[in-house]
Amino acid sequence: MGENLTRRIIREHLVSGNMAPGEEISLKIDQTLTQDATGTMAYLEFESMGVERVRTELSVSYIDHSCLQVGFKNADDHRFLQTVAAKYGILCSRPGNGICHQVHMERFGVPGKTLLGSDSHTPHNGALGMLAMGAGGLDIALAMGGQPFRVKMPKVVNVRLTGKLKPYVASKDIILELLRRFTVKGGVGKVFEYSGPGVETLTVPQRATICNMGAELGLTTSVFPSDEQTRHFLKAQGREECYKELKTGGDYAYDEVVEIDLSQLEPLVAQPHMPDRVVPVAQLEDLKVDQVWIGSCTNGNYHDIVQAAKILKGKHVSPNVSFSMSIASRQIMHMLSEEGWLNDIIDAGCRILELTCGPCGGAGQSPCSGAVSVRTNNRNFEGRSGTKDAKVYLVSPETAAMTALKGTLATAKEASELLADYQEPERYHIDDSMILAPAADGSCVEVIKGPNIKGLPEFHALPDTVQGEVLIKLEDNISTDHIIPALPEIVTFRSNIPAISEYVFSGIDSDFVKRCKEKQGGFVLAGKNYGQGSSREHAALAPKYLGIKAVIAVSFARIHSQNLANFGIMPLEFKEASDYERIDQGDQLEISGLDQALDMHRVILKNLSKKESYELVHHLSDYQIRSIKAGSVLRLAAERASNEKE
Ligand code: MIC
Ligand code: SF4
Repeated sequence: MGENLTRRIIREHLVSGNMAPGEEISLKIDQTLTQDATGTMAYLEFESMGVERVRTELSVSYIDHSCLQVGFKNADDHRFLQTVAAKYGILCSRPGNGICHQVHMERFGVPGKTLLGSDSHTPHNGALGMLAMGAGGLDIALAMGGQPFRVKMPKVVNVRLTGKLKPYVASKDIILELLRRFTVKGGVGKVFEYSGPGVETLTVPQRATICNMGAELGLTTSVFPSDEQTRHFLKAQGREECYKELKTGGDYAYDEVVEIDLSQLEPLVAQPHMPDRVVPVAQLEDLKVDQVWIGSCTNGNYHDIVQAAKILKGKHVSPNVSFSMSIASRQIMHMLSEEGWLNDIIDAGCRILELTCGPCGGAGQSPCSGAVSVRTNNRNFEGRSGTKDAKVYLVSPETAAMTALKGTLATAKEASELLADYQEPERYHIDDSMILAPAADGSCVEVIKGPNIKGLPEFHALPDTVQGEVLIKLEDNISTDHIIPALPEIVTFRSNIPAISEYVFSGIDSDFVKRCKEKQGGFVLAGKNYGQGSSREHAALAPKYLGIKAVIAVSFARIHSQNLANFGIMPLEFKEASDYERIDQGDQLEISGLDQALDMHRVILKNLSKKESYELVHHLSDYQIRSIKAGSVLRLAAERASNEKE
């Protein structure tokens, strides 16, 4: 049996390592993407590396997350991003051009290439048969500097699709079904590779919804084959020359196989406050709804909005529902406007928002107190909408549109006939004028930084003994939204670590920062899957700034544990998960002999308060151990750069 597609792409890009699941490999990265919220820090890190021009085939900086521009900070960030891109050879997609993952898929994604993005939903481009992975900004900075990306070799799971979706069932329901089956931790250390006759029935944008939300399963990434659907999409984008056939499925070897019969699926909904709390919509059909939001990178594509518009045409939103929409790109907006769909949507009483992430991370459209908000994005963590006691339900655009009309949660079954005849466009509207090319000679470009853009903090080497208090004890599935919320007033400090560190755990424990300062740092204790969700490295950088030495958890999500190691915080796991129960907030802990203990992968944690010890393990590579000992991977990168110069 031959190698599956994931392994073939990995093999073609392998720089070092053994392709055995769980072992660290390093990969050549062909393309990178950043967005503004993570990009400012990524480019400050890139600048600190002293590289004159990016060394990738293509790097794109998207400005799509924080575009409200209340006050000067967002606008200053945008100017910084535009000038830094011009200087170092990076394309810059201006605010208003659309959401990074969608625009990248439309204009740049290429089957068989590797893409690394400072956003956890970068796997979106797996829809084109790319190996597209999310990571922290520092990993993107290193990749732009030409260094390979280090990641654990994943297991590859074949998700075999058969049958065909009913017209009122969406590709969102496929990924919700997978979340129902496998939960938010079920994909850690794995890639889902799709195959089977059902795949042929899904268009590239439908596939993208599935790949995008694979992030919620904790997957390293998701990959679809590159087939006739891919050729059609690339041709419609005027990029047929990028097409290359890449097969998946039965002829290849996989670590596991999962089957879904698409014809059996019904519309599903993820209930508050976790994307895996999935039940059939039919089970909640009388739920009264206060807000509906259609859009985001997950479900803001042409197919999604046209299907929603068909349901809305000639009807009007329920008087009790606040209804808004964020279309994912300017290309799509142009076509919807030209073809009249936009009028149908506006006439139905929908408020059209900017072509940005907007409400997804709480930037506007926060629901009213205690509201039920029905949304088509990918995350419904508590408080993420900006209203702490709102309940966010995640659904497909078809379900959302029907719900907006009815005022109660509803499937689009009665609109089946309208939905059945969808055709992908033969030609998308192509206009790249909002994507700025870099200067041919970067040396004459001045990088402009506003007063809110501060330098990187200093990183000190790890001492051999660390001591301190358990400053917070947390449950399972703590997301990076819990660690550093994405709310607009906080995102404006993404390039100002002293300021953003004031918000660590602000949504769940308003005294945490005060305690950290009084005790001069200490430990964080957590349950399973700590750090799931966003790739924001600030969830490691800010705790580091506050003096957190280690996070001791039952288990970690991939990107966050990588970010912790990058910034010199130890991600340590209990050898016996039950030891988590034995430690309380306020206990005094000590780890000594760290230099050797980390190398031996066996760390003894002393609980000075309870006079007992526990065995800890870690899954760090040798490189990550060096990074932790040095205080940050940046120090290793600087050493490497100076060796290269000598
Ligand atoms: C998200 O969806 O949570 C974000 C906002 O896009 C993040 C990136 C960020 O925090 O800036 C992500 O997915 O990585
Ligand atoms: Fe933007 Fe939301 Fe997509 Fe993140 S998940 S990239 S915030 S639209």
